[in-house]
Amino acid sequence: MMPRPAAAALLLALAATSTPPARATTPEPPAPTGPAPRARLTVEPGALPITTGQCNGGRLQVKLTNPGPEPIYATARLGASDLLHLPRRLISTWLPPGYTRTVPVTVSAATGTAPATYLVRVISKDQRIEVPVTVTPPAPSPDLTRSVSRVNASSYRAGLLPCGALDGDADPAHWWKGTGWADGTGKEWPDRLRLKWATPQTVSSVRVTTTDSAEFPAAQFGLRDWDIQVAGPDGWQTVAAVRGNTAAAVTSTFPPRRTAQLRIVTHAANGTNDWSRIAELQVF
Ligand SMILES: [Ca+2]
Repeated sequence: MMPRPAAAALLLALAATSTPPARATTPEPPAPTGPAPRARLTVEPGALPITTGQCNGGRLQVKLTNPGPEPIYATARLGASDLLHLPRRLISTWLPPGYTRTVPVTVSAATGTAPATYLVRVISKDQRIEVPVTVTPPAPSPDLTRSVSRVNASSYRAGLLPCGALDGDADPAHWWKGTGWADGTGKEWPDRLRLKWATPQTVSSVRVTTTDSAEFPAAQFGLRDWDIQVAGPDGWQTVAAVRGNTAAAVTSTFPPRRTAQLRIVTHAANGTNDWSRIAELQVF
């Protein structure tokens, strides 16, 4: 049945009003100009020499800067040869306008790594920075801690890692600045700090430097009682013992021993705030 003329006119009017506007004649919003917001990536230094050994790494500073007027979320990915150790592979951070986030990344290579130049890659969006890392064995030193392949501790406090006691800084006033080790179990004894070499060494002397500064004097905060032990065929053997110490540093000597492992076993500190504090350990 055909619609009546009036109804047909109404349908046409409805159809006309529901017709979408012709898109071709509607101007598109302007496309955004310039690159998408991104963080500016820098890595310092541009080249890094390190020597092999767990504690002999070098530090890169990865910096992400927001140069724009809006806050952004930035990421950087790190990669390296399997022969290099990186403590992290991803950096992600929120950056307010003008803000720079600096992230230290310590690069190390295990004892025995072939001397060569390896690359660390840092990538953030379309930015790619490669840092050559030159790896060599440590120079011979009478201090055998220079050639330690591994160090570990029964526990440690944040910022006072076992490698702090092997970083070459034996100033007892620097202990708390991160150049020394402290255990993470206050008032619980004993604590242990253990060194391993890739090959046996002949050891006959150990110097332990504890804290000694205006804030942390040795007689109040320093290490008081400890044993020095070497690993032998029958297990750990005590080669020297120190008791009642109040000095900043003590050198213990003993008949030469051939060993690939040495440890300090701590038993007490001075004062009531009892932690194991070692600014530096030196082995000869
Ligand atoms: Ca130190």
